[in-house]
Amino acid sequence: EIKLTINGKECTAPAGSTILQAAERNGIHIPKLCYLEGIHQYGACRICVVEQINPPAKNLQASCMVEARNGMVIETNNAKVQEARKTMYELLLSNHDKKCLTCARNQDCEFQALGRELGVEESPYEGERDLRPIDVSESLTRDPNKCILCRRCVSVCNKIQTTSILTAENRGFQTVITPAFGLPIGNTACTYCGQCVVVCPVGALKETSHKDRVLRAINDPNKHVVVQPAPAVRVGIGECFGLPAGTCETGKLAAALHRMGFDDVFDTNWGADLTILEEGTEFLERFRAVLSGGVATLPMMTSCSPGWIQFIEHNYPEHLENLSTCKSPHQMFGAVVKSYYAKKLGKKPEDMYVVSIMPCTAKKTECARPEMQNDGVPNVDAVLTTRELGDMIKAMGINFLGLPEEKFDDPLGFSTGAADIFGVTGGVMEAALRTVYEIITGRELPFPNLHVSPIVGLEEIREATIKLENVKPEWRAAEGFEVKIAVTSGFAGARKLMEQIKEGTSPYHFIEVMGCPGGCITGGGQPRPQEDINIVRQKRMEAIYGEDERKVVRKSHENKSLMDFYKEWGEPGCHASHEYLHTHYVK
Ligand code: HC1
Ligand code: SF4
Repeated sequence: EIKLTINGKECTAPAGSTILQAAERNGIHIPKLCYLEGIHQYGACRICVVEQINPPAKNLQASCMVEARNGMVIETNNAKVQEARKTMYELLLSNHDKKCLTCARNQDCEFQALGRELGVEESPYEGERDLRPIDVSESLTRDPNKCILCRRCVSVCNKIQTTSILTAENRGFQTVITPAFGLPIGNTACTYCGQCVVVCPVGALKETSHKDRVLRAINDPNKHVVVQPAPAVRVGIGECFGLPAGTCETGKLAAALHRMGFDDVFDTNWGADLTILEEGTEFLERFRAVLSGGVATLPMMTSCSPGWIQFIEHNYPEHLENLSTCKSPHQMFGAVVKSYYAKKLGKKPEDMYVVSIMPCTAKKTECARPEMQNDGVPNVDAVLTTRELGDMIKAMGINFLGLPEEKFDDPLGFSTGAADIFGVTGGVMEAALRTVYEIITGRELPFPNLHVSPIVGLEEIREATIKLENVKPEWRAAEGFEVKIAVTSGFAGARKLMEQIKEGTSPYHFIEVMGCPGGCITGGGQPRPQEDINIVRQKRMEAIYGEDERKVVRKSHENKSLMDFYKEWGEPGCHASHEYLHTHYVK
């Protein structure tokens, strides 16, 4: 612990704190722009400057970069500091396009809010600006004219995701944040995880909007429009309306979707239960083959996260066989809607329009992939992020907070707790084990409250060993077998697990990978955190597990509506399943 004086006040802070951390800990606010605790500490914007009176320093110091020391005397808000901050801001502003009224981030922009806070009312340094082209890919839209060079996106992509797509090129006024060689982002190894979008303080990085196409479909009398929200959307959407992180709003979500004019308000969760049946069956087939001395590729790896699919295709294409052949739940769901359900309605696949609400930006690219089509039409037509849904609800004049709680529609709206937990890292694995373990042993998973505790949490890699004992007669060959599983989220952990597979040292049989740290709850399409991202992640995780625990039915194979479907469809892994619900990635 150290002692220092900030603005005349005696302060204490843990040794090793920066001046910024010491100030915040003592309730002293220092304006900042580029700083992101634990992710980006770079001193790029210099908005957080302070004056170091003792020991005297010649220049103002970026408080996010300088360590607080015993006996320091700091002033955070004197005239000199205020003026320097304002000048820094005005310089940043001079190179910004200032089309605030038509920006997706209008009134939700950190740069805008900061200008107001600093009292900037003019832009005195207008000069020549280079107009740069806007880069649009299926998932992301990058507008360099709005970029303020804070480099948060660079840090997230490099340090957190280890994908290194974005860098700073050139110097001075020519500096631009770009994929290498100025390539369009769609021509790089970008995973479209959108983690860069979440941290962008301005409108320079955003999802490519599907709002217009969804509105057109809703207003088209010839389209039967089906909507399905992902598991994680129910713990994100409330934040679009000012509710605190960790609020679960499933009922209001269904109510809002009803009022928006969709013809059927179903649930991706139904598709998640379906995925468990299909993926569980696939795992059991591979496992049985190995038990009987045959050949099958293990570890099997989950395939629901499209950012992860992009990652493995770009970085470990020789191991695509390890992926489950299952399409992701919302794609399976779309395929069921345009075949099984369309037939029930007496409609053609092309008369159906499927909208997915996702906490994810990569899902926009996924739904456009050729693998995600059947009968000549895409399984899913449009993907809205949670943020885009929030915008549309507001634009339609729906008072979200005043809505009653409603249910999803039948027949594709009922889901189990196993489906809810898909939204958090470790959840897909736990959901699969709740079913697979019971198929092999005839008993419930032997963990309190059905939670596989070793894989619950937010550490980078979690693992567990599940011993199979007293198995059913038809699984005799598995008696005593120890199934080893691992779970990770974010590409840093995925890379480690893939390196083991590459070297032939992976001890695992089944691995879950989600592209975003924490899983879908903190996906690239979720509301931007209003407090520390780690706290938000923890709260949303607890909310997801809470939703699971409130359900009466918590195992996918006990979803009655799903079992009714299979009576007509066939068995998990049947011919129709392979045609519509599975795929192969071959890049
Ligand atoms: Fe996800 Fe999934 S869990 S991938 O994170 O498998 O996006 O929520 O919808 O498809 O169910 C996302 C979430 C989502 C799919 C499911
Ligand atoms: Fe990097 Fe993900 Fe952003 Fe692509 S979407 S640039 S991989 S952070």
